[in-house]
Amino acid sequence: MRTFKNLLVTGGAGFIGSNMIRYLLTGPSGFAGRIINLDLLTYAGNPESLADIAEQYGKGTNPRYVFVQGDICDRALVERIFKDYEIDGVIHFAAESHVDRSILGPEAFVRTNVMGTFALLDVARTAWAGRYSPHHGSASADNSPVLFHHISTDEVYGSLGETGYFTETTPYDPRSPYSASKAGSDHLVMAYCHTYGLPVTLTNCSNNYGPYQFPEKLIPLMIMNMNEGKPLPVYGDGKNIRDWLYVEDHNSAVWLVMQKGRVGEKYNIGGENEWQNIELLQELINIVAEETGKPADSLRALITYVKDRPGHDRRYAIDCTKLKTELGWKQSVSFSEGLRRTVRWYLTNPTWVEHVRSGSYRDWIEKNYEKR
Ligand code: NAD
Ligand code: TDX
Repeated sequence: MRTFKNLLVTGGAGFIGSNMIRYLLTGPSGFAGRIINLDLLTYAGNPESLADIAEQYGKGTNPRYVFVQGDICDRALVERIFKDYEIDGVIHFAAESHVDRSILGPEAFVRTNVMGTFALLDVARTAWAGRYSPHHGSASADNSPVLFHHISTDEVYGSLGETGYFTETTPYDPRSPYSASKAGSDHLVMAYCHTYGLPVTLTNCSNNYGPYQFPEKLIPLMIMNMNEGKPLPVYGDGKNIRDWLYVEDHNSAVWLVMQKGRVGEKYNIGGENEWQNIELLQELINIVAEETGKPADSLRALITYVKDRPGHDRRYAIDCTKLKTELGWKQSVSFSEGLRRTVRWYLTNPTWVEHVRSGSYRDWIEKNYEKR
């Protein structure tokens, strides 16, 4: 089993990354080392999501957690971090992540997702020289003392019809600027392993939901709009299908792959939990009605069909047999339980929502990081 002393987590102020850091430092992971969180703090990154972790030791400092505000494309900065903190593992979450934004402005997606991943890989290749075998297929790779783990998405596989599943061997067929940029990053990761022998693992996960997700994504957007009596915008006919997974289950899978996965392999992660958007919304309405006391009929009246997303993928569904049989992973949070937890979290954390919407958490950064 691989262990790590100093993990570089990129994008750790975002939705999945912040949940991962909390899982590693306070959850059941068994991780005993230190985390260096490199995040640019774009609109989607919010250090307030980890305020409790940063201040766990009472004086605003936690010896197991270091936050660095910076860009993964900044090669000199990444080199310094590798050297100063003796990085032996990378979990690469940082990305532009919203499909609708990629349609309106694809450039940032190519820059961060492709060029940023390239910069990280290339620094890892040189910083770790001598710590891994440059020969592809080395039998010792699985015991490598260093590892680059790349976080990716099921969207790289394209769109499914009514039947079938994405497996690890499904050919890539990305169809949005977001998924194309993620596919490009996946190819670079595998190429660095194949060509230079860089020890990598890669996971492709289905749609995540849970606390700290930026309220532009379907589930938190709908919860907040219901709470505020705003329209619930359903794209197209509402029958597009996604496979939903609670964020903690994604992160337990990632950690398992990092510890025990085979180097050079990719693993699919999924909820085995397919929902048409409109059916999911009906389910969410029932839960919000129960939690707030608002009549479900008044919430249903807010449903508004709007113009479809251009190139909207019809169906995603993950086959995660490899992860389950090879590493023994399984989902632990049912959809009804996960949705209820998520609804309660958004209803009881209005300040977090208000701050990410207004960007006012930047004042919090000024206040809390003024001495750096
Ligand atoms: P997010 O948008 O919530 O967070 C992304 C984080 O990356 C933010 O904190 C942002 O500030 C940071 N970032 C962006 N550009 C950066 C740069 N140039 N340098 C440093 N930091 C930068 O995203 P998320 O939903 O948490 O997704 C995290 C990863 O998981 C992404 O790689 C995404 O493709 C992947 N993924 C997401 C889902 C999902 O459902 N959300 C599913 C599968 C895979
Ligand atoms: O207002 C909305 N109305 C609506 O009908 C929004 C925001 C979305 N939708 C639909 C589009 C999708 O079919 O809901 C579905 C989910 O949409 P998003 O939350 O935008 O997620 P998706 O496009 O599926 O991508 C997500 O999952 C895969 C993440 O944003 C990606 O980062 C991840 O890779």
